[in-house]
Amino acid sequence: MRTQVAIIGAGPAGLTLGRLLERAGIDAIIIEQRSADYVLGRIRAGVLEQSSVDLLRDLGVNARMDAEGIPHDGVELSFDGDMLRINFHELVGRRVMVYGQTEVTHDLMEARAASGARSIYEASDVAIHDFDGERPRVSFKKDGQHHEIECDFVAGCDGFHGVSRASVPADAISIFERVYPFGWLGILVDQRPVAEELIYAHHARGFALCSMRSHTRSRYYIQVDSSEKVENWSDDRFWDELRNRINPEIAERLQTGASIEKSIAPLRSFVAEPVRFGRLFLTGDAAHIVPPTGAKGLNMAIHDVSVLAGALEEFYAERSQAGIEAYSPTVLENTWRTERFSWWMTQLLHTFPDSGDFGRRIQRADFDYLRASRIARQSLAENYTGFRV
Ligand code: RFL
Ligand code: PHB
Repeated sequence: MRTQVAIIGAGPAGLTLGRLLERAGIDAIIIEQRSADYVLGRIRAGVLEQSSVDLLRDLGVNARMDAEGIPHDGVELSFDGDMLRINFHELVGRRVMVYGQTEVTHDLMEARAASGARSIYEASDVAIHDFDGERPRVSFKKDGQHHEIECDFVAGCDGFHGVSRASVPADAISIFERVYPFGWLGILVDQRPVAEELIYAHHARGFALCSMRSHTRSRYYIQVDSSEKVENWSDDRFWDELRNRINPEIAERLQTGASIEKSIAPLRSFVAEPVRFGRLFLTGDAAHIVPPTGAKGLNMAIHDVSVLAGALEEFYAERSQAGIEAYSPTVLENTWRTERFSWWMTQLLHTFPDSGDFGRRIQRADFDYLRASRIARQSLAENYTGFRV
């Protein structure tokens, strides 16, 4: 098989890149190790920045997002029960869109299937060869048969545990990482959301987040110790703990019910440098991880692939290397800015086992500064809704 760009991974990064390249008339094959149903079964992100919404519209995969997504003008912060609304629209003139990653993935998959572009699901033993030269190859097994794809470029869109970053020699890559001593226990439930907007809550017992997928489906998270097991959390235990951590008047309105999904996600900040190795590009979670507190992971993935698609378009149209050379520095600048913001929101809102009374007073001072200063709120709003230089 031969293609111009081999895309490893059919998550949001791979599928969005596939669509961007298709629009530019560049041939690509997506190679995914899981089945399409498995990919769609993962419950992940829920918030799209304006620039992600604009890109999905531009790509013509917006019909359902525009019909079912919920535009939000702001979010609520709760600190030991004290509430503060951050009105994005009033502060920076932008909004976000609540629309699940599952739905984005579904829309992109459908568009790809309709266009007849090639995707290979359930590929095993995926391996990347010769990305240092001009003729990279990707090999894999499918239904017991060995296959090989010759290509010009390889896009590593295969998430944190993928093969792309792992294919790079250890001395060619630097890793910057912080693993937090806690995770998020998330629950999905078919009940009305407790509030119209998301509520990010700090509490001495730990962080909590009230989010949603629609007007009838809610998503809630609570901070739990890294050692916690999901089996230890009955639905009732989850609801009791959530109620303890949010403002009591809001807690009274909480509509509980049987969970339809429950899982624990560890929290990590992670950056690989650089993100290009010859003709191999890392994108999305393959290149970086943020804790979910700033709702950034999916949006970063979409940003990376739009930069990459621009670089590849320039290469094929003008035989110019300029965009390819600029890929790593451009992506890393956005990555570090977003890492800083996600780290900051995480340290403001979570309870850290070792921070002591001094650390807790500093968190309170940070919240009080937000309450007192429009400029501080504006900075939060600018970053949350997506800051681009
Ligand atoms: P993905 O989604 O992990 O997709 C990678 C794909 O590659 C496949 N793969 C391979 N394919 C072939 N060969 C191999 N060797 C392969 N190894 C892996 C995988 O099967 C998969 O299909 O990465 P991508 O595309 O970079 O997308 C990144 C986002 O998924 C991620 O950043 C977000 O979900 C993060 N995130 C959030 N982001 C937001 O922007 N807003 C949010 O509100 C938000 N909330 C969240 C989140 C992530 C969470 N978890 C579970 C980590 C909430 C949570 C709880
Ligand atoms: C979600 O709804 O899953 C969600 C929303 C906001 C975040 C993280 C996750 O910051």
